Amino acid sequence: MAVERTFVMIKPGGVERGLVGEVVRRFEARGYTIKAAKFLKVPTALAKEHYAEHKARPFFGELIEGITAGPVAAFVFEGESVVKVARTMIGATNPVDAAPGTIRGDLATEMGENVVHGSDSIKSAKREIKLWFGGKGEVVK
Ligand code: IDP
Ligand code: MG
Repeated sequence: MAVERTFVMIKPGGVERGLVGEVVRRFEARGYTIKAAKFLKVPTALAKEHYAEHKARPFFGELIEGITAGPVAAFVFEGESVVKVARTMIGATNPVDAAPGTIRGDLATEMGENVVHGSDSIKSAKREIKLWFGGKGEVVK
């Protein structure tokens, strides 16, 4: 158990639907604190770097188009075991499989419109925090 940091992003569809507050509310209510935040239209190069692990996948073009389609709201949250708990709170990648009570399970039905991104491991969190917010990307105090 450890205090960690993770990267969470409300995707363009979630921003357009006015869900930034709802997502942030859930993390704050759970006990996590905002350590960094920004609102931006994602440059294509940043989008490709962020999703580099998926570059060979058939849906990569669609994924980059989706994430650059409008502004996103990006956050670093901090707290106990936040990397794992954030993934649990976000729910399964395909919202059809996401449990009720999760962000995707409550707010989405389509894979391409699954509202939110969250780092999938401590290693990814460190990489993503560094990519989006600079610095050394420390995730554990
Ligand atoms: P995650 O967001 O739950 O970590 P990943 O497997 O990392 O899921 O995929 C990144 C994003 O790519 C997903 O959130 C979803 O928007 C999209 N995606 C993943 N798999 C597919 C697919 O099979 N078809 C279309 N889009 C997909
Ligand atoms: Mg992922």
